[in-house]
Amino acid sequence: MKSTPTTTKYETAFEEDVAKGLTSFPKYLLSKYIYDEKGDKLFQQIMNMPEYYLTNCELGILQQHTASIADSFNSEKGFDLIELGAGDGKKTKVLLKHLVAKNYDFNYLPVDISQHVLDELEEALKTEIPGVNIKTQQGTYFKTLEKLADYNSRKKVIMVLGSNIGNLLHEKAIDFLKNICEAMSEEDMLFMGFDQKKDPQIILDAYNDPHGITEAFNKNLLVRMNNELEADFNTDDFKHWETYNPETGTAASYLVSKKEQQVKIDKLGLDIHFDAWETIHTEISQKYDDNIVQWLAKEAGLEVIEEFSDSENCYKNYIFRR
Ligand code: AVI
Repeated sequence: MKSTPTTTKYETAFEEDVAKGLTSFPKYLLSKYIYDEKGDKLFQQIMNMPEYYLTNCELGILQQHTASIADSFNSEKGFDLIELGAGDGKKTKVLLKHLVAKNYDFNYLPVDISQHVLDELEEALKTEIPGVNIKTQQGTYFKTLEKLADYNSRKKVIMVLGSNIGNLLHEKAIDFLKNICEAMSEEDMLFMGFDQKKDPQIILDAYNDPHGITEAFNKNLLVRMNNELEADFNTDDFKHWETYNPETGTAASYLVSKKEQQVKIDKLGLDIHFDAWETIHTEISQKYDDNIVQWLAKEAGLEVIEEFSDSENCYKNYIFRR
């Protein structure tokens, strides 16, 4: 029997996901689409805001516990440090400086989808920490981890900073951890940052800053649809709204339509109706405690073997093994 190839009327995943999200009830958009060049810049600005405590908390943990972290990473034959989502490396540099100064035998393999980001990081490290043996890996996380499975046949330490896992619902977070677990051998380690439950006001302030940077970041989804999908969203007709549920630990971002309106997305042939005060759900930023982290790890086939935190338990970095 002849199989007919499945056809979709959409050219890209962005188009398909936008069409699906905005024709669903309630409406939603996927937060990964916030990050184009402008979205990346806005996120850099968010990380430098005093309200966005996550950056400084994790930086503090890396500064305060560098020696013990480095010690846990090390093995007889040295190790390879694979960082998923390297970014500008501000926090990682603290660790790299220590590893070089103390003569650890390691390679640094930052993984990113953007070659541009990797080139900039490599350039910066050449001048700032010339002793680092850097081997950039352009690609998606899991394809790269698969490719690196037999790399060097010594201990691999996989590092994910920034509580990026928090942008995934628990079910997806477990899949993410499972994928990492599958790429790990018994000796390997996962070092990952998890933002913790805390005073709800501190969390709301981090995602609802008075400078309007998080608002612009959230609204970048509308800007991208205008630029790439011939849409006619007026960003002023939507309000950035943040909620935090202290029971579940979930911070959620929305764009709320300030009035009844009709928005065209010409490239998708869609005309989207919004009632006054109708929402588009855009992002979750999950906050954790030890119980949730241990549950996620167990579901994924991992085990927490060590943890590092700041004095107020605002943020934690955990080490996992299979
Ligand atoms: C990338 N991620 C961990 C950030 C967060 O905290 O959820 C994205 C972000 N959204 C709003 N501010 C920052």
